[in-house]
Order: sequence, then structure tokens, then C-alpha cells
Amino acid sequence: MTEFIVHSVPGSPFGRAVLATLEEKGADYELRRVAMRTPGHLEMHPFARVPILQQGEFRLYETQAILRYLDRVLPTPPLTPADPKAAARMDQLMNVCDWYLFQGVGNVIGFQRVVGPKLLGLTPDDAVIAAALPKGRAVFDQLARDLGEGPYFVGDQVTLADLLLASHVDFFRAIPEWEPLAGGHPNLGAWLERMNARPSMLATTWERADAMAQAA
Ligand SMILES: N[C@@H](CCC(=O)N[C@@H](CS)C(=O)NCC(=O)O)C(=O)O
Repeated sequence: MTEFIVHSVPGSPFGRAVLATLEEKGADYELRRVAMRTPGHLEMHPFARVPILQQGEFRLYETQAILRYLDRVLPTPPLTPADPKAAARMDQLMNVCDWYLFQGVGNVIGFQRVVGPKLLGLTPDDAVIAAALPKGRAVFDQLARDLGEGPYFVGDQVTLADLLLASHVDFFRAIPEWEPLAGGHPNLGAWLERMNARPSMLATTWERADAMAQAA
């Protein structure tokens, strides 16, 4: 029996971070597509979001909680630095991702440019995108400062922060806003390429997640 089930939807950056973490760990898992806002979904997630992790009878929602749980129960390779200060920096970056990159930037620009057109046939609203750009610039500028010249955000090894951030930042890679947000930060572009070349990221693209969910 498959050990871990990820209830999510292909294309969710939060869901992708969970899938990529399971891939990094070489874990046995499957992705099941959630029928959003159905009673079955609400029973798993009272706030009607994805992803949800299931391991036998144990179920967990909130991506950061899921990622840290996976890193505890699947300790190899470690995705949290051993040094407390480095681990705290990782935690800070993960919160930056949730509160500043996703809220008001990713969930606006990503929805307008990618999710809305692809899933709902919507036309991007340029005014809505333009209004989200200043916050987006502030976040990308700060991420570039945090990354500096390192290969990864915290030290020389990939951490949960890289996997969460890459799943979100990748949404911007092929849209016109990449240039104004990240064009001035070659370190961010090089980091994203480095992350996207990892087997864990290659295995969890929207297309690959679609195929996984269909096979489940
Ligand atoms: N805090 C949640 C956020 C998850 C989240 O917002 N997921 C999005 C997909 S990327 C979602 O479920 N959206 C559905 C909705 O907003 O109705 C987590 O970390 O898991």
C-alpha cells in the first residue's frame, strides 16, 4: 500500500512543494485530485484548501506543517539545517513565501496570468496585475538579498525553504511579469534554474502532476 497520499490539485504551488519534498526523500506516495469544496474536501480541510497529507489514519493540512512532518519522519536527506539559527532563517523564508510572496502577489498575478486563463478561460486583468506589482517587486528584491550569492537560500544544501519558494517562484518564470520582478536579479534566475533542474522539481511540474493524478 502507498505510504503517503497527497490530496491536492495539479498546479497548486503549495501542493507541489509537498510532492517535491516527497520526491527529495525518495518516498512512496500518490497524488489524488481533490474535488474542491465538496463535503469530502471539507472533511479533510476545514478551510477548503489544498494540500492535505494522509498517512494511514493520520491526516494533516497546512503546507509548512506537512513539510516539517515529512522532514521528521523521513530524515534522509535532511531538509532542515542542524544549526538553530540557520533553521530559523529557513522558517523565516517559508513564512515570507506564505505571507508576502503568495498573499497579494502569487495569488493575484499567478491567478490572473496562469490559473484563471488555464482552468477557467479568464482573460488576465492588467489593472489588477499592475496593482500587485509594487508588492511583488518588494518581495522579489528581498528574496534576491536573502539569496545573495549562495547556491541555495540557507547554506550550501537544499532546504524546505528552497522547495517551497521554488514551487511558488516558478509560477512567474514564463509570464511577462518575470522581467520586472526578477529581471534585475540574475542570482534568483540562476537559483530557479538550479532548482528546476532537480529531479524532484522535474517530477512535479503541472503536467507531471496531472499525469500522476490521472494514474491514481
Ligand atoms: N496556508 C495554506 C494555503 C494553501 C492554499 O492557499 N492553497 C490554494 C492552492 S495553491 C488553495 O487551496 N486555494 C483554494 C481556494 O483559495 O479556494 C497552506 O499552507 O497549505
